[in-house]
Amino acid sequence: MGLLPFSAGDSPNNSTKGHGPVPNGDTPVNPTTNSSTRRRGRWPLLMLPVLGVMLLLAAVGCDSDAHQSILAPTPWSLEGAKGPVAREQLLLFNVLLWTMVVVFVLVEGALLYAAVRFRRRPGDPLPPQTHGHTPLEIAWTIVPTILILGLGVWSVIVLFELEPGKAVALARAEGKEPLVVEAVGHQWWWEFRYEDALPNDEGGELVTTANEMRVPVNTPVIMELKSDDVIHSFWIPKLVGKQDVVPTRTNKLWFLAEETGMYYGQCAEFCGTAHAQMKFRVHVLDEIDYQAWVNGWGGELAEPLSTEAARGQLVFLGAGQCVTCHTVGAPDTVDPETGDGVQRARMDTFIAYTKWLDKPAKERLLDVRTGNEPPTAFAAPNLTDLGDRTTIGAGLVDLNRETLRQWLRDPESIKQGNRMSELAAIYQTRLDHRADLSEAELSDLVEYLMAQK
Ligand code: HEC
Ligand SMILES: [Cu+2]
Repeated sequence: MGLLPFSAGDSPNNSTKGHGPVPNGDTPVNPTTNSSTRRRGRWPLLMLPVLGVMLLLAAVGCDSDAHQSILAPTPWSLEGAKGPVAREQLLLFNVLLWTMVVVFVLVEGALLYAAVRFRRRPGDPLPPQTHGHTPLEIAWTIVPTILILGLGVWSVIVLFELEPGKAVALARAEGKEPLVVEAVGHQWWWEFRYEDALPNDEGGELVTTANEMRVPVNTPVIMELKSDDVIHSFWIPKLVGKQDVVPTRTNKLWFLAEETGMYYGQCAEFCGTAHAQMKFRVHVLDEIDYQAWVNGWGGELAEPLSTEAARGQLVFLGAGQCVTCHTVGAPDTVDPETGDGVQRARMDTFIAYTKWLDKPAKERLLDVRTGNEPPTAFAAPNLTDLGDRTTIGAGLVDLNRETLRQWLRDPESIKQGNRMSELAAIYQTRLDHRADLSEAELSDLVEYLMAQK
């Protein structure tokens, strides 16, 4: 039958014989008579729309200036990769990609050439039938084997280069320690915890922030990736490739940023409603700015609270019940027994609570009757340095007084599915699910939060 499904020239006679559901056996289809009626099909015309759609899709994905793009860093230059890890990954990707492109073009080209050049024409006799060609078969076994072995071995080498041990070695070669940052994926925001934000100084500076991490330039940074709910994936395209963030285990990766500036990150594993809005930012600062940020974190506020901000604080601590979820201001107090911070304690409570929700209803009822149910608690972004951040809603919108006010009044209008309007009591009392706060209370809250630097 026709080479392609669209070949329009088959005679009705042939097509019933060829495509009939049950061959009737008495008139077997003879390939030589079949070909005599073949005409050129209209497939190129029909392929046009398909090609158009493919080009359109390619063009849509091509905006390499966009915040997040599969083409930044671009596959054909190493410019976009802003550190050794990204560069090594990109190089491996490039060599794999272009090797495959060459193999594809050669094999597909030979196939197309043979199909067109040696196609059967009307009246052609059966061509000579041959079997095997030893040199050719040896060649096309050996060449791919060498290719695949080479690329495979190189991939494994790169994999080992990405182990955090490499970051430690790199830092120690310069007489330093690498910076270790814990990233916790939450539905749908990122928490960044530094057990020791200045690893080369005395004393462990504890810092907790959300959605915007800060790191010093030219310093190896080891990321410890954890999740408190579902699987997320940590990705900073220009600095380091993706790594899954899996509940109950700690995955690690490292990166080093060679240029100061801001880098976009994104959760790259579907994790629920607001997955696409689970972004983050990495601010790469020079050593001095970074130290200033760490030393300023959680200490005295830059300025004393204004009257409005002081009123806002009261709403934050009382009427708004924001403190049931958010930590603000004072350094993340350490629990003397576990050595963990308040935010961590809250997170553990949260995990215990969600585990408890998984228990069968009967058992939960029994727990409630006997007073054994765990306390409810929710993990939420630490707001200590909110005034220094550039976004809210996990990298979603720029932070300013208007957006902050809108977020507080109705988080859902900025980020659908967010856990704040789903769980905070002040959003449960009005029919339109907006905050049960007056305009004045909102203004005061905004002033209070913006003062957190
Ligand atoms: C039930 C717990 C809970 C309560 C109560 C709560 N929040 Fe939130 N809040 C969250 C969660 C969870 C997020 C993260 C939402 C997201 O980005 O998906 C959040 C995000 C925020 C953000 C944005 C932070 C960022 O970096 O993106 C601000 C600001 C904020 N909350 C302020 C408040 C204020 C002010 C109150 C009190 C009026 C409050 N929250 C009450 C859970 C809560
Ligand atoms: Cu996610």
